[in-house]
Amino acid sequence: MNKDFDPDSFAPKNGQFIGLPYTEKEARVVLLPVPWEVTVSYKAGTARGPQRILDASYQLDLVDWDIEKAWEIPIYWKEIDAQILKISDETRKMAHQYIHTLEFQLPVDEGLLEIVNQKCEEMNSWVYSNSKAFLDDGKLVGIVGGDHSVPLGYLKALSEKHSDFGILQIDAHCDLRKAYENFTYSHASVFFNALEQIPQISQLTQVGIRDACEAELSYAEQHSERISIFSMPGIRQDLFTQHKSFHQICEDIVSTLPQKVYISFDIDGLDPKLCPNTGTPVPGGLELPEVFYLIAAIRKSGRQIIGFDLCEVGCLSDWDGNVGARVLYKLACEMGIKVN
Ligand SMILES: [Mn+2]
Repeated sequence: MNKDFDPDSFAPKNGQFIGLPYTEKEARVVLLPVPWEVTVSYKAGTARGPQRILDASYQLDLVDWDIEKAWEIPIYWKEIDAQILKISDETRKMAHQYIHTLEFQLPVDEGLLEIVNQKCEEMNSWVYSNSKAFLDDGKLVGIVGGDHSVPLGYLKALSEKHSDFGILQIDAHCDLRKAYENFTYSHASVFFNALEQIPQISQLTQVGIRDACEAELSYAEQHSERISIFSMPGIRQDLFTQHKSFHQICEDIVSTLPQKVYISFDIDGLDPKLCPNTGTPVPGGLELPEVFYLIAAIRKSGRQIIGFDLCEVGCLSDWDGNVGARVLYKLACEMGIKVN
C-alpha cells in the first residue's frame, strides 16, 4: 500500500478504482473488467461500462455506512483488456447484422452465427482462465461487465473450488432463455446456460424481475427445487397488501440461499432512473438503499459471498458510471470484509 494514502483526501487518478492504493499482490478483492457486448439486443454501450465506472469512481467517498473502515479492504482494479474490447466491437458488428436479418425476417447467414458463437466461447474461456488464475492465487474476484453473458466462465472457475453454492441474481430479466436470437451465449441466456452446465449451482434466486417471457417462467416452475423468483410485482404486493416489511422480504430472499452465495448484479434490476443507459431498461425497479440492505443481509445471516459480477452498466453518461461505481464498491466491500 502506498504509505501516502489518505482516505480523507481526494482520490488520485491512479488507474485504480476510487484511487485506492493497493497493488495486485496485496489485493484481497480483484475487480476484473470484461469489456464485452456482442449479443446486446436493444441499446449498446456496456462494453465501455467498466471505463465509465472507473472514471466516475474518483468522485466517490470511502465511507460505507455498514462496514467500518471499508477502505482498508484491499481492492485492486485489473486494467481493462483492450484486445477483448476490440474483439467485442468486431464481433458485435456481425451479431448486429445477423439480428437485423432475423428481425426483418430476411434470409439469415448461418456462417455469421457460427463465428459469433465461436467468439463468445473464446470470451468465456478467457474469463474462465483469468478468473481461475486469481482464485488459485487466493483472491476473491468480482467481474465488471460488459453484458450479462460475461460471468459464465467465472461461474465455471468457481464451481471447481466450491461444490455447492447459490446465486442471488438482481435483475429486471430472468435471463433463462435458451439461445436467445439463436446465440448460444446470449446475455438473455446466461442462467439457462449456468444451470444446465454447472451442477454445483444448487440454487438460483432472482430478485427484481419484471420483464419475462412465458417459457422462462415455466422453466423456473419446472425447476422450482432450484429456482426462486422474487418478482417486482410480487415484492410490491408483499409490501402493499401483506404488510410485510422490506426487512422480512430480505429474510425470505436470503433464506432460499445456501451457505455460499454468488451475487450476479444486472444494473437493470435497479430503477432505470439509476441506470438510464443500460441495455434493456425496465421501469419500476429496485432502489439503491433496498439492494444495499439486501446485500448486507447476506453477510448478516452468516452466509459467505464467494464472488460476484456487475453487468450492463451503460457508458453514455457519467450518471450510469456513478451509480455503477457505488454498487461495485458495495459489492466489493461486502465480499472482501473479513468476518470473524
Ligand atoms: Mn440480466
